[in-house]
Amino acid sequence: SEIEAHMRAAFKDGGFEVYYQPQYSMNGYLCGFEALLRLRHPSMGLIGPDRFIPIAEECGLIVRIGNWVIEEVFRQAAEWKRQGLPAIRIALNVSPLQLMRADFSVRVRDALSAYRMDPEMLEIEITETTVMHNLEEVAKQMLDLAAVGVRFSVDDFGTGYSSLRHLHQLPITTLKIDQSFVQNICEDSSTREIVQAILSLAHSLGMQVIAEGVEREDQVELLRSMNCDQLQGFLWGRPQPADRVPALMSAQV
Ligand code: G
Ligand code: G
Ligand code: MN
Ligand code: NA
Repeated sequence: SEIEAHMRAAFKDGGFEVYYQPQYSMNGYLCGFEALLRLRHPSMGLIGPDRFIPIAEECGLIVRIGNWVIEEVFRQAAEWKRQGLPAIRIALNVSPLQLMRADFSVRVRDALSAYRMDPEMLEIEITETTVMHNLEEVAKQMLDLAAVGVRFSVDDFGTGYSSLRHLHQLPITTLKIDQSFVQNICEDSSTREIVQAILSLAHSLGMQVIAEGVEREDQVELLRSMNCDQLQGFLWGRPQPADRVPALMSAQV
């Protein structure tokens, strides 16, 4: 396809770009960033991952792209450290096709050493479906990385089919409440009940909760009253290019 050709070219001409969206405590302290990939297209402009990741998964480019993202994000984190910025947690999205590979954890550990990155500053976002379909291999990769301090979060939580019994066997530190819940939380009482149940469950298992897609102040207030731990959303910060990150970090210290 045309997008596939652009992805292949992007490895050579620098067409992939990583954006960073800030994540905050409920009181507004910066806690980390989620790395979000984009593809630059000569006529379409920046294309979002929803458009090209599924194609990359189908044509097999996803592993190469995922490896590029790991290198690029760790290189960038090392550069920020060199500039004297405070170390901060970075969350990476990984495809099930990456996590299922027997060399995934070794690759991540090698990159952590190569860029002298503290494993505790890395969070890997997985989706519920990943976990369900390949539990054994995925668990092996995750446990290997968790042993050195890497954190794991479950993305889009509440929209998949996770069996809690399975999730509980994995080294998961954080649940990310899907933005579809956050959007309705002020208006719809059953949505609010679901979110409250997720929060209670997560906290009783010693996990943290991040609310995604927070766009309004009344959502912040409600989530704060419900004891949510962190939030991410357009209200406090859109995904932005790497060169905007230092200003966000120094505003906090
Ligand atoms: O940035 P945006 O909200 O358009 O991202 C849409 C989806 O694309 C997100 O749910 C995210 O999980 C996924 N995504 C973003 N960056 C990456 C990436 O580097 N690798 C993979 N596999 N998925 C990504
Ligand atoms: O799929 P995943 O949850 O990993 O990706 C997050 C996606 O949600 C990104 O594409 C990001 O651009 C988008 N996003 C982040 N914050 C908001 C928000 O407040 N509102 C909306 N509509 N989208 C958001
Ligand atoms: Mn995500
Ligand atoms: Na999400």
